[in-house]
Parts: sequence; structure tokens; C-alpha cells
Amino acid sequence: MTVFEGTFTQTESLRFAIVIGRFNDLIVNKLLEGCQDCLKRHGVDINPQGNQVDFYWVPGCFEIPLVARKAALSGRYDAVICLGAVIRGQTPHFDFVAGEVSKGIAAAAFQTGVPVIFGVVTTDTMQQALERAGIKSNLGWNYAMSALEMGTLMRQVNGLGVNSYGQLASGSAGQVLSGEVNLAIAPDVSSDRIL
Ligand code: INI
Repeated sequence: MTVFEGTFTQTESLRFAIVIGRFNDLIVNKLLEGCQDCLKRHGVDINPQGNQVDFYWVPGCFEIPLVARKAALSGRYDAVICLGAVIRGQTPHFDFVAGEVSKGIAAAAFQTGVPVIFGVVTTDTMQQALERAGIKSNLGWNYAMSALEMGTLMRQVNGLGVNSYGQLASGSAGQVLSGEVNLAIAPDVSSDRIL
């Protein structure tokens, strides 16, 4: 049997999309800083003019899944990192936004076969959000680590002949994974593939 595991090295050819919900920008900009810092320290060129990271800004978390899914479908990225902050405050808006962004991000990953990282901080208060965005630790760093790990893992998985829709190439060594990978129902997304 084989162990498949992502790595945090040999990152020069990896490509990432970072989708950022601007709402609560005090928090979100700190998450972005942590995320960029982590990618940079692991050898990724984070320059927007470079060819490893693209940045997509959207108004708030509610809009993240649409753009994340489109970016994943482009075939350009090893992983899509979604950054946002939903703070409960006094409004039921929180539940709608937090619910939709979490479901939407999960759907984007599952439908496209591309890792889409859930980098959305959901807290009751601004204080808690600040603690997660730099005062105590910066979760932006952790989200970048997840992207590196999943991006490199999926290269291994795909290299075995398992395509991004979970289908096995015939006769490939990837058959060892068939029990897990074939559980995914391959969605028909061919019409909006923008390769
Ligand atoms: N968007 C967030 O990213 N975080 C929030 O806390 C938030 N709250 O609480 O309202 C929020 N709302 C905006 C939402 O994401 C959409 O941008 C807006 O509703 C337009 O569709």
C-alpha cells in the first residue's frame, strides 16, 4: 500500500487563487497578510504580477463561492483559498451569510475536484475575530498551509490517473484509490469549463 500526503516544499510550479470577501476588511486584510506571508516563506511568488498567485476581491463572504467555483473550473489553480470574516454582532444576517459561504465553498471543491480552502473566520465578536487574525495567532497562515498541503497532495492523486472529477483512467495505478475516489459523483460541469 502507498501513503499519499501533501508537502510544503517544491512549490515553484504551484498556482493559487485567493478569493477575498472585503466585508470586515480590518480582519480580512490581516488574514490576507498571514496567508501571503506563509506562501512566501514556502517559496511561492506572491507578486500579483507573477504567475503563481491571482487575487479576486468580492464584496462579502456571500459572493465568495461563485468566484471560487469559477476560479477552480478554470483549471489554472492547484488550490483556491477563500478568505473572509463573518461576525455575529446583533443580526441574524450572520447565520445566512455563514451558512451560505460554508456550503458554497464545500460545493465548489466537490463539484470541481480542486481544493477550495475554507478560510472564513466566523465569530461572535470583533474581539474574537481580531484574536484569530493576528492578536493571538493569524489563521491566514494556517489556511495557506492547508492550500499547500492539498495542492501538492492533489498533484500526486491526479498523477496516478485520477482526474479532477474523481474518475479513474483505465489500467492506472490509481486503482488503489478506487474505493474512496469513486464515491464522488462526477458532475456535468463541462459547459462552464473555461480552460
Ligand atoms: N459579509 C461578510 O463577509 N461578513 C459579514 O459579517 C457580513 N454580515 O454580517 O452582514 C457580510 N454581509 C455581506 C454579504 O456577504 C454580501 O456581500 C451582501 O449581502 C451582498 O450580497
